[in-house]
Amino acid sequence: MFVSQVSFPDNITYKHCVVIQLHVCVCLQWEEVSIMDEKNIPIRTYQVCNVLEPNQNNWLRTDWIPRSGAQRVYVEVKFTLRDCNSLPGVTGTCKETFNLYYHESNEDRESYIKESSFIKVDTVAADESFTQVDVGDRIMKLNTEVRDVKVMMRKGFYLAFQDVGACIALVSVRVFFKTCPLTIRNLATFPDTVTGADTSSLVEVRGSCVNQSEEREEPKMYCGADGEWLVPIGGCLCNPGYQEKGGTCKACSVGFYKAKSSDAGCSKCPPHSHSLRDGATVCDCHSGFFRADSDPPSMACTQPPSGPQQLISVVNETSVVLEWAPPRRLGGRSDTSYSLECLICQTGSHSQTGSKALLCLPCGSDVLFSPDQTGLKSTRVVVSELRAHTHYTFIVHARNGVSQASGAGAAQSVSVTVTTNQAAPSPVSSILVTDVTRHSLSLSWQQPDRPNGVILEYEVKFYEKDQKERSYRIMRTFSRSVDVTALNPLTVYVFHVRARTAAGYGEFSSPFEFATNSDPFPLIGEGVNSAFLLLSVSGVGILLLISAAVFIISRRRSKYSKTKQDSEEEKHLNPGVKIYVDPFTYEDPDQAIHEFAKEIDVSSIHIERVIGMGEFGDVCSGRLRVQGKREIYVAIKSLKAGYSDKQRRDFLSEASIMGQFDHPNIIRLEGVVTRCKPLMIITEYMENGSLDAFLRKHDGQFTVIQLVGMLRGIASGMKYLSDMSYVHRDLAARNILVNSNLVCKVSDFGLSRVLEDDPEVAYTTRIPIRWTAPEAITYRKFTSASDVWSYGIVMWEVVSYGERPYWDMNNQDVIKAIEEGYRLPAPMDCPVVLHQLMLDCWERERAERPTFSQILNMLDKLIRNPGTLRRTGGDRPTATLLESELGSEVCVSVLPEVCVPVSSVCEWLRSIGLERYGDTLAAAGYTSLDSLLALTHQ
Ligand code: ACK
Repeated sequence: MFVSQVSFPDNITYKHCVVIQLHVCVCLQWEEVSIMDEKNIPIRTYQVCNVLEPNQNNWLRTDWIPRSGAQRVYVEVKFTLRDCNSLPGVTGTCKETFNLYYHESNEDRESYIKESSFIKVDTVAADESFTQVDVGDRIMKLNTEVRDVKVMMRKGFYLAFQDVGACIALVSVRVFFKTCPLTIRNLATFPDTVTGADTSSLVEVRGSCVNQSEEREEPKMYCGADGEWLVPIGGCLCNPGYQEKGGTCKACSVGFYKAKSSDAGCSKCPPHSHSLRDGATVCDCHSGFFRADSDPPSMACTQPPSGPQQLISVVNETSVVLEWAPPRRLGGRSDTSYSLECLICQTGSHSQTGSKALLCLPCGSDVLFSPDQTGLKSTRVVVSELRAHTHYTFIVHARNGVSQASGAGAAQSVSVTVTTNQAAPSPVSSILVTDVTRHSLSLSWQQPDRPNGVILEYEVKFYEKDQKERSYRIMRTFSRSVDVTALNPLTVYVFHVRARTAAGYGEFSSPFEFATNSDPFPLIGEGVNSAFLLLSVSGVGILLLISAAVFIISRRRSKYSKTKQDSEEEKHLNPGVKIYVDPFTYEDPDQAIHEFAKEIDVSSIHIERVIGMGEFGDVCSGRLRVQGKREIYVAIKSLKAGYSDKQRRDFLSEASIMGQFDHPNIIRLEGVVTRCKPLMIITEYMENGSLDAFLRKHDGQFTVIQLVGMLRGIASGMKYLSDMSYVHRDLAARNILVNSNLVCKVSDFGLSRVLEDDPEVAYTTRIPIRWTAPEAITYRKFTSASDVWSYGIVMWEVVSYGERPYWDMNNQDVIKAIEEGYRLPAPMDCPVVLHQLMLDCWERERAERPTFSQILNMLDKLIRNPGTLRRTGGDRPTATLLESELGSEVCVSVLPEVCVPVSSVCEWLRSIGLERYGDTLAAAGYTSLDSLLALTHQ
């Protein structure tokens, strides 16, 4: 039997429950009855009450209920039930229960379902039944029973209620399933999830990270059968710039930041930084503050350090110990490190501006830094393997992690300039055997890599290998080869060689072993330098070549000495040349003075002003009017009151010397005042004063030709003096006076007698070391050749615009350096020919130096051919190298007027047109001019 469809109320909600809309559609014996509920509200019920008849089987079936994804549904039934006992006349047939059934189906409109298709859920009994009597008091006793059913097979199901003889009224049936509701746990969202099929089943659910968060570990939870979330695992973390607040990720506010995905909240910006927008992942540094790449965002912004302080240098031969104090400001960091810049320097003046500057180039890679050159944590470094007698500038830079970011690395530094001293030569690197016999070995070797001066000799130490060093022999030689004789045949010998300079012996070379022959005839052994083989093959050609070289070199070497002899011969042949007379040969000095100087009446002198201080008193300028002559400007040297006899004689001796000269480049004596006091020496007035001060004042302002013009004047004056056999002894730019026409005149003729008067005292106290030739310093050999040496220094002073020769080196070091072969380098922009001329003036052997006559000739030629002055040393970056280190430059030009120094074998061969022999010589190991010069006949 079918009844019309009736809707059950569905407005009751359960926590975590989904209520399924329920309709009852099929009724069999059940009646739809409206009654009043407890609150007197009319409700619809389904009732059946066939208690009097046996074998009841009354069915009430619902409509198709969609499963909606549920796997277990709950059926809540509200009903009332009449107590059988309260029914009169019912015996045995009355029941107090009903049965609940279900049937799964995909069909939503099944019209007929067999009874057997239904599966029983349960027999439902009432907790409370009611009697007729109760009706008056209570309308009914409402029972509520819930049963759950697993429904997994079909899309939906039907429910059915079977009455087997009870008096029952179904008030409501609610069908629902449970879900775990949408939730956020550990910043992951878990969706609303239907519970599992069984009461014990857990549904695993994967969460998804909330906005602005990322997975820390896969977020998971289990949905229990009761609709409760269980066992949360994993979760998410707020992105950088966001922090958790109420289960979501909120941006960090201004002034705060969060650098990483983490549980942590936003942090306040560290010192010296700020964030201007929400959601900052890092705070920006305040201006002037920086963060290194490796700095964490939590670290305060910092600054580069200030420069290191109190840099101290201690020179020890060719090593320098540098020590400094840490910077005053470390910039808020603790990672200060230091690096050292090493520059090799020389003073020069700028060609355009003329300004003086220290010109520096980076040191070579041969310089050693201990513990290191860069990345230093300590404040002390030992720099070694420097060149001897060389200016170095060391710059210590302080850096820290933000120096690069700040771009201010170069500013944080401190520098010091030092001059190294002498040092012993480095060890000889290899020894070759060139000839072997039964009783002898001929050895040769190359000069040490760093001779650090002129090598004075080599020491060869050798011993029989078996003997070890128990007994050894020593040989000394000036050359780089030695013949070791009186050896035992067929014996192995061990050799060491070391070099000696003025600084002492260097270290011995490592051991080299060579054996003598058993053969009575000499033969070329294993260690023979292949050069000799090659040379013998090259034969006559090479011999010719070498002869040519030796010839050319020796021509050049003897160039000046030969001409010097010529000029000396000339002097002999020219008996008319006036010879200077030493006033000290006069017993009465007044006689000398009146022979050579004119007495001037003091009334004709008009003193105007003091212009300087001389050795004996003031030097003034003024005017002199001698009768019959026009008035001229003069310089007046006076002898201050209270002088001794000796001082009077010394003072007047200068006038006696000067009065003998008459040359446009020698200061002219106008006369003396000896008859009244103060005693005066009157000379021509030189408007521009002394040359050194004048050049310093006009640094860089003259053309090379003007400078050469000045030098020419001085050379001319000096030639005149040397022709008169006068040795000046104190030729220096300070003793050259310059007039308004830039004419230079030699002055100051006072030194010679001072030296002779009191040689011991004068030698140590008065000698102008920097200007004086070595032989004059060592054994007071003052000659025109020693004046030529001084002239070379004057040339250097002129071209360097008044620079102090050898700068701030002390006299002892200058003497040592010169002894070792060091010579002043070419000043800035110095034409190569001029520097070569200087070097010629500084030849150790005085006979090798040019004469003033030759110098004058050379300068005249340069002035006539200014093109020759164009090549300057600027293109030689290592101008500060010791000349000895360069290998003495060999001047091979056959034209005497312009010598072109060559620095390589190739250049030399090219210059004499024999470049085709270059390869042969190179293959034989002759790669430097030095090695070539060492070739013997052998
Ligand atoms: O460099 P100065 O100006 O040039 O300073 C010294 C000073 O006197 C002491 O020697 C200057 N002096 C010496 N002789 C002369 C002279 N004949 N004409 C101009 N200045 C002179 C020199």
